[in-house]
Amino acid sequence: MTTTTNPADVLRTTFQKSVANYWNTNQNDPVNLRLGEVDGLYHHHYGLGPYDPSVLEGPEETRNERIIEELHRLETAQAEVLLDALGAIAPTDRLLDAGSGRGGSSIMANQRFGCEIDGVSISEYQVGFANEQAQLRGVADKVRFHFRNMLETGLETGSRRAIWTNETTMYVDLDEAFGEFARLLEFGGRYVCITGCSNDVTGLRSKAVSRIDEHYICNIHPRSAYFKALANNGLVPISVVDLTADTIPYWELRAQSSVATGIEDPFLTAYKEGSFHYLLIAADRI
Ligand code: GPP
Ligand code: MG
Repeated sequence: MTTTTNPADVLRTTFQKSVANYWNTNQNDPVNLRLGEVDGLYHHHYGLGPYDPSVLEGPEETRNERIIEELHRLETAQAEVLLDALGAIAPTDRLLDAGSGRGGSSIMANQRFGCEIDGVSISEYQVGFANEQAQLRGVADKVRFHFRNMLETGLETGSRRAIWTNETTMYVDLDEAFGEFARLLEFGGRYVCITGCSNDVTGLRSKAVSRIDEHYICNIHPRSAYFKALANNGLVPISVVDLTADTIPYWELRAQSSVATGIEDPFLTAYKEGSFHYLLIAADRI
């Protein structure tokens, strides 16, 4: 069952309305659609791991296709890293994908664990797209996407074995989000976050980080903000992995692709100057 709620109840602030508008109107994004068409998994996150340099060589007529496939492979590898961090998940468990985009990570979680997943997004377009994908794959009974706000999901207290955010926390107040996740998680349940965060050690937001914020209408948080908000909400980190070096190859390949959007340089600059990290954090609910 898909839950559609009144937009006025889901989009509470002017900021949330502008974010929803970005994702609702950005329906023809080749960087995400061309990659998704490779195998029907549509992601809204970046990639991890080294790329195969041979994709840049070989016949010119098929170079573009090889690069697209390789970028998609790296994005799927990123989602596998996130799912690895969820720990043991039983087919009877229920999970939440907070900021579920076009649904790729949720579909992968269902394939891996066989369990039920609810995804929430404040973009009605994305929710519709993701539910169509679940239907096409015949998993709509287990993978459901809802037009809801991750800050107030309406899901049952203590109902989740695990929750993840795959590059979505830069759109929310961390205390509000982690408060809601703590409510939803059972005791010992796991929260996994992959995010880009600014580096407190290099100081306030760099120009490159500001350009990323401006591009996506988001608010990248400093690294320290994550650990304060986790501690405030009974979420105890079990692992913290700096994925920065592993994501740089993805950006280098993307910068040379036909689907580059112009945000590649700010990402490469921010990562290489050290003002920005790509981080995985896993935390347990106590
Ligand atoms: C990627 O989505 C993620 C975001 C927009 C959030 C910002 C992430 C940070 C790590 C700062 P996307 O796949 O829609 O982006 P693009 O269209 O550029 O591929
Ligand atoms: Mg993308």
